[in-house]
Amino acid sequence: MSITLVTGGSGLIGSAIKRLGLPNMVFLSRKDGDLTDFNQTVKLFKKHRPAKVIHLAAQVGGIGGNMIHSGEYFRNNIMININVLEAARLTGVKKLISFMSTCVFPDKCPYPLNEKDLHNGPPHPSNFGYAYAKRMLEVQSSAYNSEWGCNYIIAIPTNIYGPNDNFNFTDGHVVPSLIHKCYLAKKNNTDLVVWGSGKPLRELVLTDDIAKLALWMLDNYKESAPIIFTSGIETSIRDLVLVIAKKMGFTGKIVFDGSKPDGQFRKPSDGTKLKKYLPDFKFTPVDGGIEQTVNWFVENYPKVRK
Ligand code: NAP
Ligand code: GFB
Repeated sequence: MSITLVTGGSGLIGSAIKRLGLPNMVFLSRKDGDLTDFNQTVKLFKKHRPAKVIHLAAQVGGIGGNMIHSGEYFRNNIMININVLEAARLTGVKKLISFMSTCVFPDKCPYPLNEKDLHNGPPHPSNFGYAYAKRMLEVQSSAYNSEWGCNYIIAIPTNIYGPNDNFNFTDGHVVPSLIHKCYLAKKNNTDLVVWGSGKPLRELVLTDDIAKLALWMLDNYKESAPIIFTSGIETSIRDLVLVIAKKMGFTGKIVFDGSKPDGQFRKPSDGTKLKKYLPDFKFTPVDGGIEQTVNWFVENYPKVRK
């Protein structure tokens, strides 16, 4: 029976994969072992002897977490990736998929972002620690594939949201942070405070869509070059907060706090490669995805990751 090991299995994407209920899959979280520790990592790989790995584990956060903890995000993600890809090599893993994100692309580069431009310039300063650590994932995968014949492939999704996200105000991403804030603003009859101008644009995709694409990729993608997972549809932060307010039933005041950072203005990405492989794949529209996530949050609060 060949096992697929999912590192970061308790997170936003890991829990979406778990919801698919597929057999022979093992989901890891920090409780099973700290992947920044090489010995603990190898022990987990020797215990499970996976044939395939979906490597999700990372220190992940939104603009707040990335700007405050650039050193921690760099260190922890470099260590996790070095350990996981080395342990996979040492235990004979047949295929491993890792994840970067469209925020790792150069801040100044042609639009739409294309896989070939990944290393053509520095990332946006708001998340350079995380971005460089993630770029090293691509370097490490290529180097291992070249020297040791490993089969390491990489997906590059855009901004992902959905049930079981990290709803923490400081290091959460924009969607979960605003859902959490909106819930409390409605409950306490206070203003809903949005960071920045509301003008930046993000390509928002529902985690359950990414889960399906990750499994498709693990079984069907044979190229060594990364592939971008994008709907190609941008939503402004302003429009996003209006959708969240509507789905939450919040009718109070929405305030934009200009003292908070906007970060990258936009990061539109090229879905040509994905469309070539899956011309009929449909991403969940933002309106429906936000509705699902708001309903999940309201049903599960306060037992949510925050
Ligand atoms: P997440 O919700 O923050 O989950 C992170 C997972 O990694 C959790 O299961 C966590 O375990 C685990 N983890 C963190 N540090 C660990 C450590 N030292 N040892 C062992 N496990 C550790 O992350 P996500 O949003 O699902 O992201 C998954 C992957 O997709 C990441 O590689 C991320 O870079 C990438 N990605 C995310 C987005 C996005 O918008 N969310 C976009 C593009 C790419 P615990 O639950 O026990 O802490
Ligand atoms: O998801 P997010 O935090 O990170 O989105 P990035 C930041 C954008 O949302 C900025 C606005 O324009 C913020 O001004 N925003 C408005 C808020 N209100 C809030 C709020 O309450 N919380 C947050 N967090 N933002 C991330 C990278 O970039 O993209 C990560 O830092 C990761 O590494 C992720 O790759 C996919 O989209 O700017």
